[in-house]
Amino acid sequence: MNFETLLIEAPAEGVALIRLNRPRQYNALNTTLLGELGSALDQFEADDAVKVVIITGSEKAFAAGADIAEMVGKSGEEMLQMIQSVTGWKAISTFSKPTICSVSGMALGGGFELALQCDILFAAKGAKFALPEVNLGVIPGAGGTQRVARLVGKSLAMEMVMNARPMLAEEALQRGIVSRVIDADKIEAEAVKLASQLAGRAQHAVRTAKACVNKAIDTTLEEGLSYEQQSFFPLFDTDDAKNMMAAFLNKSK
Ligand code: CO8
Repeated sequence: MNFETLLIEAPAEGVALIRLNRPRQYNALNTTLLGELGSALDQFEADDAVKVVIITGSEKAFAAGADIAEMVGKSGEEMLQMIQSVTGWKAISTFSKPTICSVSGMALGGGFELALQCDILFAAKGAKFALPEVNLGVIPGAGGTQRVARLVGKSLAMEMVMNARPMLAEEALQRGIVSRVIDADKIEAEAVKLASQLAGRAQHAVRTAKACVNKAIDTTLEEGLSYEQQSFFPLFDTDDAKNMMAAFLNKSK
């Protein structure tokens, strides 16, 4: 896969790594990048050899948000058409395999919103998260208002969205936005290690677990519990479940 704004790597068996690569613009998400992200994710979705995807940027920036140079002067209608023409946002929100986002440096605006759409977030020490769209006279438009409010609660979300209040890695850990804070020189290796563990697991179970946890965030407890029940029983029909339970009882691997 050859892209202009992404580097694709295969750091371990079953693991694909997407590196956002517009270094001179702090990996700002332009339409080329978002289109390429959509293509890469679509290809990984269809590729059985890929079990887990890591999305990362550089040590300085995960991504500084949507590309302001592309948005300036656009009408709302033109902006809508531009966003609809790229596949990246839809592809990340519907991707069925686990995604790990490894954030070093800045994750601002749409960059933070992209990270929030991944399943597991790691932050490097000193990483900074913010939704600065209000400084440009707009608001987050890729889920930031909804996902941040669900994660941090109303009062802090209001400060972040209405007043661009930034949050550093350690606070993001406290608030449950990221699951680990790791030294910058070790974060990628840790992401690959976790991805390899997930890639080695029963894939039906892992993907169903992902869908269920995402449902918990999207819906009421009642609907979520019902979704979990619907998802639970079919797993007993998979070879993995049959073999793994029998292996446990036989004390074999
Ligand atoms: N878009 C375009 N170019 C950018 C962006 C950006 N978001 N961020 C940085 N750049 C460019 C700068 O223009 C500059 O380019 P050049 O060298 O050609 O002048 C280069 O990157 C370096 O930037 P700075 O000189 O400003 O470097 P600093 O180290 O001083 O500052 C910052 C770095 C803090 C990242 C600063 O550039 C900044 O504040 N950037 C803007 C951050 C921002 O406001 N992000 C939010 C954008 S809006 C958004 O994300 C909405 C998402 C909606 C998604 C909708 C989907 C449905």
